[in-house]
Amino acid sequence: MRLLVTGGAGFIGSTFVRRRLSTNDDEIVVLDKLTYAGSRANLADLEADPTLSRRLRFVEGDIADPEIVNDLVSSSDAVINFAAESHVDRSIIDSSAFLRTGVLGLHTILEAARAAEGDGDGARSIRVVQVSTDEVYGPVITGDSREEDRLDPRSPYSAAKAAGELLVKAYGATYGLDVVITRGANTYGPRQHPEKFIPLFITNAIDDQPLPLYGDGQQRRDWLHVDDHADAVGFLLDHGETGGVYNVCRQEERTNREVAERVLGELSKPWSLVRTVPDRPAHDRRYAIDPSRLHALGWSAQVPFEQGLRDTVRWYSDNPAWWRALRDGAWDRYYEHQYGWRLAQSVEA
Ligand code: NAD
Ligand code: TDX
Repeated sequence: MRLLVTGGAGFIGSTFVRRRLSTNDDEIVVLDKLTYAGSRANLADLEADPTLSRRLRFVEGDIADPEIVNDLVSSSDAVINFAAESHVDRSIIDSSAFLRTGVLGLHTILEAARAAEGDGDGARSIRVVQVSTDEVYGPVITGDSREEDRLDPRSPYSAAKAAGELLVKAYGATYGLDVVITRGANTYGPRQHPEKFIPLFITNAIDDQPLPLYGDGQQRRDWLHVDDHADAVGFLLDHGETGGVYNVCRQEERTNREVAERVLGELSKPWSLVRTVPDRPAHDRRYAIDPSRLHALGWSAQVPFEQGLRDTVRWYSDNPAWWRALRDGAWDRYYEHQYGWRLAQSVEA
């Protein structure tokens, strides 16, 4: 297949490209705006590989730009959309880019697919896989969210993701587009930006810097290794039903406190690095999703959390150049804005 992978220079997108290129014959075009979160370095090993690089092309651009998107979509068999602003805390500071990419950018992709399909006689079909998140359900205090449950997003990030999903569904219903939606759980692994919880705690601990734990640290997340997340998206590209929505998780629920303890244990660093800081506004207490629908199709996640976390800690320890490059001047401004006052008010955890 000819695949257009949008956001393919980010954390999960680049993992998808790496794994897909080595297990399939697909030709892949990556379209990525290279925001602060995207990096060509995430694809460097693939671009340097004489065999794989023949089936990979990188285009720098915005999914909201129809001049770039229309041609790329019309020459593809499927679009897998990873492109998004992905950090909840940044969406609380300023949500404009979240909506621009998550709604208007996605709309540009859907319009391009509709135009490429022409009069809808079925002669040409372009599958659009929208990579969404379990955060669209909002918090679940008990039990697991199922795909037909009501959406209850509570951050600007998750609201933008839910809005994007609704648009995708509408294009499936109205124009008969072949769409699939994936709702992945909290993902971790190599090449995740150090702004996110697990890599932030690993890299701060390596540097003996404080680890800012929001609130009581009893919030629960269901952790999914990035290889599993990427493979599930590929599996659903190949086997998902048209119009299908699929939860993706491994049911590895942990409190943030437990995750912090384990990160410190792997690095042999003291608990005293952890600081309780003022909470994130509208901080969702727990996410948990039911993966039965995906299991029934024949796919389940493979990487146990303890093993995946150990490997992830090792990857950050072995690749300091990768994450130190992302902690540039813009990082310092973000860090000061997000954590300066919080750490000033912090107490022992
Ligand atoms: P990321 O922030 O690491 O990567 C996003 C990529 O999209 C970056 O390479 C960035 O440059 C690119 N991008 C952003 N705006 C763009 C635009 N307008 N045009 C083109 N490219 C653009 O994010 P990630 O963690 O890899 O997440 C990928 C997708 O998976 C997102 O849609 C996210 O909502 C979803 N998701 C993430 C998680 C998680 O825990 N990380 C869990 C579930 C779902
Ligand atoms: O400094 C921190 N301290 C802290 O206690 C940060 C950055 C996070 N946390 C807590 C908040 C959450 O309970 O850790 C948990 C995980 O936080 P994030 O890494 O920011 O993830 P989350 O908000 O759960 O969202 C993530 O998972 C779903 C991704 O960023 C989203 O893109 C994805 O959709």
